[in-house]
Amino acid sequence: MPKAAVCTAVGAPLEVTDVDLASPKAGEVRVQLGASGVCHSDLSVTNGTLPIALPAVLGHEGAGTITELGEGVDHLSVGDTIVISWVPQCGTCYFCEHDQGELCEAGGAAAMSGGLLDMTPRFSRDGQPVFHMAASGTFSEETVIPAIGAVKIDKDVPMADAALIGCGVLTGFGAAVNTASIRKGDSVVVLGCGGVGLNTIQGACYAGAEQVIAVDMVDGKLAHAKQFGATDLVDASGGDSVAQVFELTGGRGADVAFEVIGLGPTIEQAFQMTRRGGHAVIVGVPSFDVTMTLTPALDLLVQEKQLRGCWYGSSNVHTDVPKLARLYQEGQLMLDELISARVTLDQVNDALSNMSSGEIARSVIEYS
Ligand code: PAD
Ligand code: ZN
Repeated sequence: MPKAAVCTAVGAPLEVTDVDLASPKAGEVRVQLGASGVCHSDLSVTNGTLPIALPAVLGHEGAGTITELGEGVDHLSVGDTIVISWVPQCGTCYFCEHDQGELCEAGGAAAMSGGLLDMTPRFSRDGQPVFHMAASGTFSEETVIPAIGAVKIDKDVPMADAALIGCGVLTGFGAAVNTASIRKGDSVVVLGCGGVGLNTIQGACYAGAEQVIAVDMVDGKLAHAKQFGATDLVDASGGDSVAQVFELTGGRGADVAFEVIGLGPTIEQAFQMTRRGGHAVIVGVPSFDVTMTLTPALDLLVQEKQLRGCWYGSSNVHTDVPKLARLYQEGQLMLDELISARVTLDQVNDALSNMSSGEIARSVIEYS
């Protein structure tokens, strides 16, 4: 009976309690979690920004070891170290075949349902279903996930680092390297320098951006941004950040702007900060009631600006997760530096509330 952190209602603290976990069905695997990052999307479930089926085991940024294989799983073995993909990618649907695995039909529907590929959860309590956040549920000592959501990596990558690849790194780095078309020498602006935004910064540097402007309102976050490669820092609490970005880009605006916060006003700012002919990429997850009124329609064509959403870093998890693990091992990707606090599952509520403090890039729950 694993111990797990369950969200029972919006606004309530997570309840750390024992839950029942059924055996993996065909095409599923049981995972002993090694670590789980605490992402803003987890916080967004607890405050109602991101509505999901409740009660649910939260957590979607995890890595662990396979302990049991369901029927028909032959590409993985017991003992494999895996990163959990919160969009399981089947590889055969229309989207997977068109190199848009992050929009996988099977995985996307499962992730939204609170269950696995058959839309039913494996967690329960007192005979009642307990759902999985995003086909994962990594705030638990153990979980069962679709085998297509388990990506094998080298055993030498420490669990805490591997866990971060599963959401913040894949999303942030992928936003820069996959979603946006950053060219060598480009100027890039990143609004929001938390666990995801810091990876957009290091992804932008990796993609060849020359100028990377970090925007945040917390000093500690801006200091992190510099460590991750930002060349210019803009304190959003100190005046008009759009004007400051224009000043830093010769009055033109940035080639590419990323919003990595999830608020209406900062989405509008990202679009305004983008130069004529540039791209704005929305990564932050806003609440359902946020709508966009960005520009007179005529301006969009005259200015040839583009606006794109970014889901899960536009990543093919089966190739991108092992690639990121390799980049880390080669010293080309900072992961240890993202870990501000190592906590136990019992401290998960503190980790969620500490997220907004300047010191925390990512808290990681370690399971022993
Ligand atoms: P975080 O809380 O670690 O970072 C958010 C950052 O934004 C913090 O550094 C804040 O100080 C900063 N911030 C807040 N308000 C403002 C403001 N008005 N101006 C400037 N800076 C501000 O969150 P995170 O990095 O874990 O996640 C960021 C967003 O990305 C969040 O909305 C999350 O839900 C989303 C996300 N999206 C995907 C995806 O697939 N698109 C995946 C994972 C996370
Ligand atoms: Zn996340």
